[in-house]
Amino acid sequence: MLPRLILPIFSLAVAAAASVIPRADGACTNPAVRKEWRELTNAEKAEYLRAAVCLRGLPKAKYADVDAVTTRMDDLVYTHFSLNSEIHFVANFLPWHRWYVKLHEDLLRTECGFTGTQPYWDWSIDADNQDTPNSPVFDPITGFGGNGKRTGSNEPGFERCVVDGPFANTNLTLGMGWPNMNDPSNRLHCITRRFSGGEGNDEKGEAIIGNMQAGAYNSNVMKIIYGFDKYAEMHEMLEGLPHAQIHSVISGDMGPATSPNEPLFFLHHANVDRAWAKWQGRNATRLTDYTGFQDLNKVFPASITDTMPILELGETEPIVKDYMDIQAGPLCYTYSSM
Ligand SMILES: [Cu+2]
Repeated sequence: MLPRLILPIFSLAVAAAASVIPRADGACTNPAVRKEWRELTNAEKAEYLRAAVCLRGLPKAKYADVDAVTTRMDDLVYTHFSLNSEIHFVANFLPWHRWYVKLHEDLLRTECGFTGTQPYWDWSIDADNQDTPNSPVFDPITGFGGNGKRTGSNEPGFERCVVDGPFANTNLTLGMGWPNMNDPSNRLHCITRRFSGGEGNDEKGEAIIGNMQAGAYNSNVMKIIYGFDKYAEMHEMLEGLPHAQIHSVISGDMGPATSPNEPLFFLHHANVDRAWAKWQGRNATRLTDYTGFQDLNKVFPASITDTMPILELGETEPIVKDYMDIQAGPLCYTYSSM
């Protein structure tokens, strides 16, 4: 049995005052193409990284009364964290994160002048190579930097940090969350990762990395997922296995419900979104297949007309049915490999 990602569940204290900018339902004749990280030129990689760093440097625009929220990125992190139990292991997991990745991409564009398209990280390529720890996404020059390392500091939150790549900068100190999932709170900390193979620790107390549980997210697993006929089963395995294990084997800031702190979150979730879109195809039945439950206790059945909670991130709650098709309604994109 594989360990399941532990997302701490927090109760919602904040009333929802949701919204998105309403967009005209135009025809999607020229969809933007989201490419795999390896397909980008170095200039395209640099442009994405520049914009991702930029968004983390802007001041918050929402949550005036929440002190832990200070940056524009925190607006997004706080929303994901606060809604944790309403958007994970429930039916709206896929459409909610589809909406969320798109919002982040839009903000990169409108607030940081991003000129590219949201990339995705196809981790099944690395899993099939048995080489996830050396994936190009972790490159110190052209990627997001690598595993966290001991810094020599005794300051809590700064003992283990990502020390290379564009996010290894003390200017990017995170205010939301705390990478130790057993001690959830908001504390200043550096961005960190703790690669793990789920095989325990070595004699120095360092996690044994191994192949980072490649068997949980390789192309064989994806084949099984694509083979399901019904949304509920496809979604359950996609979220519970490859999605959860990528969070879990990277760990550090990628582990807890504040995981959008980890910039790779958006490439990871773009790939999860790609898997759903690939499963859907251009098949009319699958583009409207949406079943399961709205709640973790499986009491309230989900419906395609459900709205999705977004707290202060917009003024109108998005409706699931508008996020079923990546080439219709408010969305107009596709993936380089489907
Ligand atoms: Cu999430």
